[in-house]
Amino acid sequence: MEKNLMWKGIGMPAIIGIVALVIVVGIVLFASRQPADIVEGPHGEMPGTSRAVPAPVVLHEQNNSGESGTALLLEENGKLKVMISLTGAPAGVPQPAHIHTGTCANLGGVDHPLTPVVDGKSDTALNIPPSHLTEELPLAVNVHKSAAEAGVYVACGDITPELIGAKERMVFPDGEGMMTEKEGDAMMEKAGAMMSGVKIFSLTGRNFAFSQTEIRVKKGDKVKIDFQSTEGFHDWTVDGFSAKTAQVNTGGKSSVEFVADKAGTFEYYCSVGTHRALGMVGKLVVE
Ligand SMILES: [Cu+2]
Repeated sequence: MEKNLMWKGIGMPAIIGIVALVIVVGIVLFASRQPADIVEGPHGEMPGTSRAVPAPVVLHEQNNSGESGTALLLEENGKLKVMISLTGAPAGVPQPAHIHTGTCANLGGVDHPLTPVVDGKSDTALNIPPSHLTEELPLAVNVHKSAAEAGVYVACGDITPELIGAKERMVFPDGEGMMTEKEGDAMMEKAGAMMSGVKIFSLTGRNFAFSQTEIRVKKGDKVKIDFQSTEGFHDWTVDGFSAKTAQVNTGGKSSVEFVADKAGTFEYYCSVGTHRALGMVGKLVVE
């Protein structure tokens, strides 16, 4: 009983301490995971690859509103995404925004409604491809003062063809959980390897045995052997498919990939010295 009370006594500060530690570690990890190869250019676009972010539509102040900024017209999954960013916007006031026909100097009707701007920000995913917009030019992005004073324009920018719809480089553009295109591609490549059915086996070798003495695959499988020596100088060889890793010393790694294009049972072995005769063998069964 007394012990329980004691634990209760130190329990709360300990928990608070742990929570604080977790938060600090989390912040440090988050800060350190900013990809090093990303350097922000003007307007936040990412330089250096074939698919650049387009220049934004510049939203000019209207009627002495004190509001100006940009609208990015991006392509995301074949659809048009509009990201508005305004400075000088009133806090907490939804400001209607649209793509209008015509130009700012001679504005027409609403062509595509956008998410109202709040605190200077608005993201809209439109259910049209960017090319659709190109066909409708001239167009302009226009922001209104408020729902009640929709007749007062606060910021407007003309859309020109070159500003429409280059592919976005960030998979998640809003910062948190950012993934660069490079990381995204690497992930797709891995997923592709999994879907294309490469069967990967990790084996180690020592004096004089393999960690695994039987490997079973299906006829037609792509097979990858990741071999590592944990003791001595060895390789992994199978004559039936002319597959052979490099010979590696303790700690060394080598891989080999082949297509198991015929059924049967094939002996794999280490081709160094007399290791095969010393029992460094296994069987590859192709069904
Ligand atoms: Cu060997």
